[in-house]
Amino acid sequence: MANVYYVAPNGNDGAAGTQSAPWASIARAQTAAKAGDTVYFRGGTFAYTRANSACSSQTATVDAITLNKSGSSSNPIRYWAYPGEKPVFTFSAMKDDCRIKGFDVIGSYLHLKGLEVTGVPQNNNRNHESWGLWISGSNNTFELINTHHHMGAGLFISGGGGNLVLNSDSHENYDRRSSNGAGESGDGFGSHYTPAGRPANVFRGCRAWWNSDDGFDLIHTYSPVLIENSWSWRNGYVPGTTTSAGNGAGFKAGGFGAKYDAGAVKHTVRFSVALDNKAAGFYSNHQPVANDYFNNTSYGNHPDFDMRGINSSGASVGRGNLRNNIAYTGTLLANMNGTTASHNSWNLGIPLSDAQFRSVSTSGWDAPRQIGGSLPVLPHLRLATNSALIDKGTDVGLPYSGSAPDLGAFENDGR
Ligand SMILES: [Ca+2]
Ligand SMILES: [Ca+2]
Ligand SMILES: [Ca+2]
Repeated sequence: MANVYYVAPNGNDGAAGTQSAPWASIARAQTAAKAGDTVYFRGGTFAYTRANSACSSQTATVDAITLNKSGSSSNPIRYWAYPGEKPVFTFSAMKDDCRIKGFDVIGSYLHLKGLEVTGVPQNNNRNHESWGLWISGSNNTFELINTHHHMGAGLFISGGGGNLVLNSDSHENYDRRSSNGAGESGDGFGSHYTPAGRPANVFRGCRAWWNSDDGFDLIHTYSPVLIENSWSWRNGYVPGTTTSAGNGAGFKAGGFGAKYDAGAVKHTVRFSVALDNKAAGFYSNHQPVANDYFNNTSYGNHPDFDMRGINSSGASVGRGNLRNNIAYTGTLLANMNGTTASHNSWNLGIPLSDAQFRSVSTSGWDAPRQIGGSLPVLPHLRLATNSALIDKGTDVGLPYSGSAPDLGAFENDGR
């Protein structure tokens, strides 16, 4: 029988774990939870001041929270915000003198929902980064996670496969004490080091903004990643400023440190928006194989699409299959020789102007989500009723309305 447990900021780990007598910690809840159980977190702040083990050296890694118990494919363990409430896990007061993972998710078949995760620090300058959530488990779901203001990546998959990151936000992460340069490892979302043959990790409905390095980063991974319906903006700067920090790609889709790697696999980025990133909106990052970039909108990036790949001789060559994309303002394109590109705004000779869009505003992209967690419906970079970009795309096997797909991330509702 599935059990329901409760954890609250004013709880007590010696209590019964019921709604009227909640526990205080997720660690206590995990000792009881088994496949099919649900743990509800009440609203308020869960503040951590130390890791659950000691730093064995200044370059060791410790966890604030270790989730190492798994659910099962039909019965995940659920760690959910209590409906209508906002539990906040804050780690900024931790003093541990080594690398820190806020949530270290080793287990599989877990479902985390509605949790805010913030403030994991770097307490020395001998490492590249700390991490908000680190995931080496598989087949987990991270839903409505708000991860931000860490000194390192907001959510970092390392080795796991089949994970779904759904309707989550990662923002204003800045690893200012990094040994490889301040800001160089503060990505919003990452998927890395997954061995070959695993099911894809998927990012859907996610937003990354004002992270010091990249919005999404898929370097060094051997199983596919799918990013769809996601937005990435203003990355590459010290959060809240226009001071340059790390790399600044919106979507960095693959690569192996600028080396050819025969194990590369195709990633897919579709129905997504990059705007005002310091560097490329969509970047192949020396990827040895051609990724699919379908129906994306890139606005004001530098450049909007940089398809720099690498061949088996180690030479730079364009790599990418591009269809139905829009590149507008910024510096548009780089390294297109070697790609296959058709039905994109730059292939069609349609003069672009602000009038093609309902709005070209670059503010308000962080507006509240819809009930249920989907991205807000904004006029931003949606096609105007009479836009010349409507029905100018080609069928790539994905749903569309009207006589053909439109260009860009937002299909005009048939109008
Ligand atoms: Ca970097
Ligand atoms: Ca990065
Ligand atoms: Ca259409």
